[in-house]
Amino acid sequence: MPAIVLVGAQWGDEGKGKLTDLLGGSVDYCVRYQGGNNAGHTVVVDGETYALHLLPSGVLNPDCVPVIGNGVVVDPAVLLDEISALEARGKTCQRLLLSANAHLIAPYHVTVDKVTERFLGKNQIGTTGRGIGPAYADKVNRVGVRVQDLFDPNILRQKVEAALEQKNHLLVKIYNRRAIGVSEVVEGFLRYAEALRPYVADTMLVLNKALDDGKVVLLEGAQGSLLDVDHGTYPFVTSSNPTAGGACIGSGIGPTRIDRIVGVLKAYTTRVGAGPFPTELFDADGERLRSVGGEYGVTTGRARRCGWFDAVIGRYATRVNGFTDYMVTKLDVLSGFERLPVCVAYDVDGTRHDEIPMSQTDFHHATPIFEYLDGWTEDISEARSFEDLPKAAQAYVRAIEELVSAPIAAVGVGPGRDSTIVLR
Ligand code: 2SA
Ligand code: GDP
Ligand code: MG
Repeated sequence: MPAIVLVGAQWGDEGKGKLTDLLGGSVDYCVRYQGGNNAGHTVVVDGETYALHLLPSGVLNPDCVPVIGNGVVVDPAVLLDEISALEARGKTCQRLLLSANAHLIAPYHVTVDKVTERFLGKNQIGTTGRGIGPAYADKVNRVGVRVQDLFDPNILRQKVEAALEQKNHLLVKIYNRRAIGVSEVVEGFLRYAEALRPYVADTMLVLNKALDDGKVVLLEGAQGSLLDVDHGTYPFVTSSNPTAGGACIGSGIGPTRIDRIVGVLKAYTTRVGAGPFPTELFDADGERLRSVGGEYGVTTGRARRCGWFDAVIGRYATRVNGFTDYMVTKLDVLSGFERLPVCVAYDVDGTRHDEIPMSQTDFHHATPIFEYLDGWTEDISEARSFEDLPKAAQAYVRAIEELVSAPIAAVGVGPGRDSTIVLR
């Protein structure tokens, strides 16, 4: 029975949280499969806004089991704070399942993340400073600490020792910082062990059995396709695989069990952090998208860079994820622009590129080739059917559908659960 993957098609913040929450009403399990508390997923329910960082967006649906999969990196302090904050607002997290194989973010990962960024100077990635990259680096380097290690203090100490040997060398010798003590880290971790114990599970087994029993599992991507460490704008990426293939790795569900892969596509483009962004605007239009769209980081509060819709990116995301369909968000934000430029290809030093150039250097030099669509003046936030939209807004949706080569299943016209037009 079905597993569904939901992935950001651009550079993150497409509105995945809202759509995961929306789909959460009809799914049994909602799984985070990569990233950590760098994510910021906003869900608005009955006028209340929730900003989720580690908890899957399905947590707000009482019939949905939220799962933090093996592919996620977990800062235990952040997770417990997020659980308490949600419970203080009357939302229970008792159903939560946390993979025993998920890796932990330690305070030294946060330190290394921040110090590395500072030393990169003008080459900074613009990370969220949550320790994500260093935690994944330790995982791949086989010196990571996993959730299950919290329940075996001897193993925990050995692993922290091994991880700190390298970290302290870097901090003291290269960055001129103080060494971090093994005991302070181990004791810090152990303080969270008992509070986390009730949630810990073999989530791979649970999810596969759930699928055997005909349950519906939704795999919720964080960040976006162009931030994928393999398929994104490397090195200006996050350190995990948000693209659909990552959903299998980060949950333990095999590819043959997945039968729908939904791309979430903002009606314009944003990016937070450094890196190439061909349609970026530096003028009043960009400022208007930012203020009307509320384009500020949900985790760090940073102003997001804003630009026109980029169909080259969309087409790339369709291909690399194998999207079956799209959900478009924030069409309402475009109301009132007289005309809407849509990037259909790039110009790189006089040569037209219909696809993302193979070399990052070329991508850095890409400038957009636009086609212009008519805008509309009406407020569309109350539209609930495609026919409620002005003709120009309908044409915009159909044009981007054609350009990204996958059908559009829904269109968002506001942040709330109900502000969605379902097309198919
Ligand atoms: P990191 O911290 O190592 O993952 O940063 C590496 C790059 O990934 C980007 N990144 C994000 N981009 C968009 N949204 C994210 N979540 C927050 C949000 C971001 C925030 O929902 O607004 O609050 O600033 C997110 N997380 C990571 C990051 O900007 C780097 O470019
Ligand atoms: P995510 O990381 O993909 O979950 O997205 P974020 O939560 O970081 O940013 C998306 C923002 O857009 C949030 O503030 C949402 O409440 C908001 N949002 C989502 N869909 C829509 C929409 O269709 N219209 C408007 N105006 N806002 C939306
Ligand atoms: Mg976000």
